[in-house]
Amino acid sequence: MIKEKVLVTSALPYANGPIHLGHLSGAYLPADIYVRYKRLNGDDIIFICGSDEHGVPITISADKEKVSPQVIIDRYHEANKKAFERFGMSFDNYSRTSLPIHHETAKEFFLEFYNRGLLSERKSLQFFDEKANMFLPDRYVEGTCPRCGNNEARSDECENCGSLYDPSELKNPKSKISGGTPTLKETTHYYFPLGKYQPALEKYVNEMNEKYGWKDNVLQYCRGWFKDGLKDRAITRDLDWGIKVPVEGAAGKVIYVWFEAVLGYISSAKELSQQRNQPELWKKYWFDPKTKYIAFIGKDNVVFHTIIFPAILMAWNEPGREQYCLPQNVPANEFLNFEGKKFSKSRNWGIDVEDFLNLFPADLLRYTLAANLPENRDTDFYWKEFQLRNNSELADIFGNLINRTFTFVHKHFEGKVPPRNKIEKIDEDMIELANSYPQKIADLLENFKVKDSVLEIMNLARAGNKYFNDSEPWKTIKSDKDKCGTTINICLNTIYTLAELFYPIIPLSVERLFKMLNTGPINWNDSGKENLKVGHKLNDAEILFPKIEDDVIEKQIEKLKGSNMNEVTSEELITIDDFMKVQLKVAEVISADRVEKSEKLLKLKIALENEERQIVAGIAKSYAPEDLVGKKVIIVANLKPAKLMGLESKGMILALETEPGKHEIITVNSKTKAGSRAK
Ligand code: B3M
Ligand code: ZN
Repeated sequence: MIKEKVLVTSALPYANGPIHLGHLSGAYLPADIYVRYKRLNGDDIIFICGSDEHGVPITISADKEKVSPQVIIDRYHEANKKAFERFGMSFDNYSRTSLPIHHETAKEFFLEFYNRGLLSERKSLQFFDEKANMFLPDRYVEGTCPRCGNNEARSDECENCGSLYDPSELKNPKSKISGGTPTLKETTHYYFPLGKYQPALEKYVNEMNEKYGWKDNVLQYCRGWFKDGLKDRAITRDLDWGIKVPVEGAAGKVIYVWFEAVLGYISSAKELSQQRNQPELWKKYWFDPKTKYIAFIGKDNVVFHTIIFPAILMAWNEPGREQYCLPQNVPANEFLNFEGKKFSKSRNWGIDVEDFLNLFPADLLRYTLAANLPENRDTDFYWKEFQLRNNSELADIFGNLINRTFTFVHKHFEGKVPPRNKIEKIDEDMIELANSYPQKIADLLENFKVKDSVLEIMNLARAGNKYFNDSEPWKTIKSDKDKCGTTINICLNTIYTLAELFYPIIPLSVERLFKMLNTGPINWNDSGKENLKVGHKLNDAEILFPKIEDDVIEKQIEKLKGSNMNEVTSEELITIDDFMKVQLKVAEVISADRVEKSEKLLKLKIALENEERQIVAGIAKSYAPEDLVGKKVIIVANLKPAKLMGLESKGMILALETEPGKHEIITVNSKTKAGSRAK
């Protein structure tokens, strides 16, 4: 195995609020699992993160509480750092962008570009609050969108219809600071020539994708930007919180937060070098063209990591000087929702990491999140699923294999690994299976398929239990002790393999398991073999995964009832025209059949007024086909046709999800005519 030099970064979270489970699933847990695996693999790696402490998100939080930004960043930097630690994040350094070392780094980049004449000064009109005597950043101005009429539009962009416009077009602008009407005033900003780098950026993205296979969502996103054409971007703002623009005549201006935050990855590595008393350490990673640099982020940060940051580094990387390495891969995740809805602090929907970890050990959360990572689509955290994964996977499968094997070895083999004196086909198969696993899981993790790796590892534990059952050691202990010893030896070694494979995912529990096994982790590539030698003494067993009782989970679900989820934000409001686009119609179910090889899908034939069509619906876990025939349901009649397991589906049946995977269809009075429209 060739050792790699690896630099891993996770997005720097804004220090303006507590970390929630959605953050963890996006840029943190997958990175930590990857890093822990790489370390076991013997790769030379550093793992960098820190708080993003500048920008308007910070000042808005400070304004809301009527405290200084400093109070906000100090509070949340400490809180988030601690939450990450408790969650088992193994950053080599968790820095802050307010540190002098970061300010210097950011200014160095800015000045380098400024002195080289790369930045252009341009005038533009920007909203100014006369009362507060300040320029207003986008998020401080609210008005009516000139395109769609949304009256919570920002100064130059509307989140409702997605349009960008000139600030002078915004109707009824209001300052969020004083409530007054802001005026438009001329201001000067420094622009970075992003457009100039487009050809180089396209080449870079294509090359990285060809060599390392970028995720589809990331690639599509980049291509969209390229298609629209990259525009030069202002990298300064009129604000007093942030890194002062280090040139004369720029009083009252700071460097745009996104220009400097990404440089935080460099300054955090510099800080690590200082901590380790190796001032040149950071260069060893950042300046080596062979460094494998992986940037873990959530999907909302893609453009900054695949376009803006690489452009900044390219601009720095003039021939003849030390060259920064660019991200080799940016495995951005989609979002995690909470019980079917977006996390929302203000509506009390979700749970902070701190609160969670006061209730349950970190590993249970790590396991559940890892098994359900939003790698290809948004996923949800459900309390019931959390309980189920703990009880019926960690406890009933992995925990059970450990308990029954340890009970046996202590009762019948004096707590020592017995010899393999009688290998038969069943044993060979188990040995071979465990043997194949380290490579199999490595292949998945190298490709950032963390979720699949978790499911696969649990499959090995499943196979271990089946092997135990099929070998019937409780019988062979009486009839053939050699045979029994062979079974137990193989089970113990499988457990050791599982410990290694699970170590990146549930490190704290595995450390306790290592203690029971009276050993520790080894190199990843050596695992999977007969590493527990005959006669090796084991320690007493303990229960690693106690069951979570129903009432504990019910209590959490109960708590959600106190949230104000029924409030609708302006972003969620739709117009009557939006609604009328959806054609809801009554339809009668004529026939229903199961779909082969699918537990979820039913194939329905339904009748509308003068039409019959096929709809494939994911309700097989809640309804038998015969229950549905003759029912009058409501369907979305103008949904674009889609194929599900190769079957055409034209429309969608309205149903409630009463609990994860369980549905209740909405039916109407049997006299209602099929084809009637609901409005
Ligand atoms: N702070 C955005 C966020 O927290 C931003 C990431 C910076 S990465 C350099 O979602
Ligand atoms: Zn709009």
